[in-house]
Amino acid sequence: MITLYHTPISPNSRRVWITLLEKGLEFKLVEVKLNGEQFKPEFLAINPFHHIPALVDDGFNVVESLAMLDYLEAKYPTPSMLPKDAKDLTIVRMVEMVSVNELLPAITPLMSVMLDLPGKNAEAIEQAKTKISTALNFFENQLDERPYFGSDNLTLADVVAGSIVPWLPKAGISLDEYPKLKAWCDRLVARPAWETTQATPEMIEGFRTLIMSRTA
Ligand SMILES: N[C@@H](CCC(=O)N[C@@H](CS)C(=O)NCC(=O)O)C(=O)O
Repeated sequence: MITLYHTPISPNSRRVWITLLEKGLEFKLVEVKLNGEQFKPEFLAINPFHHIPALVDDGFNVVESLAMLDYLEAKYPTPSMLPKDAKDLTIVRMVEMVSVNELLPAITPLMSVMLDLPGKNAEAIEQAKTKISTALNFFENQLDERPYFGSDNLTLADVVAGSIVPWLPKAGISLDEYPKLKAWCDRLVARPAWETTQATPEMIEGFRTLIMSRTA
């Protein structure tokens, strides 16, 4: 039995949740509230770094969401979510890494816009927008006539980038300048796995309250 310990609004969690759904696997979801539940001994026994997500499959503990995706792909290879061709596989890996190493950190200053928090830092927001546009241009250039990154079928790159990019318009970043990426984004959010894992207004409000309590 697979168990995913997660926080629904987190893009790190959501990429694993979407992969489980896209692979049609049976799994149990356990929510870990980031108000301190992540420090409980039972959870630290699974992830000593106190981060969600964490995945347990038949007693095998996995930390780090990208390692979870690789584990799921290797253990449950159908449907395949990684291309075999060298260039296509590399496109998938590049998009995954740029998503977590460039795009996601750049978004942090925009949280204040997305969640309408007080104390917005205009300079940090402008710098974030420049970094984000570099990542979005990169993604636009990686897409070709195929519907997904490096593939005719959904890949792990789509799941990783696709857990972040659909948030950008909520932060005032339009995708209109990136026509292939915009069409890709529309295609993804219409998939049942994206619809199922979409953050509800209650989740967004809960997250806002958590951030406000930390900055108070
Ligand atoms: N590199 C990790 C990052 C996980 C991560 O940063 N999780 C955050 C939530 S998005 C978390 O659990 N924060 C609570 C904490 O560290 O105490 C992954 O991809 O799994």
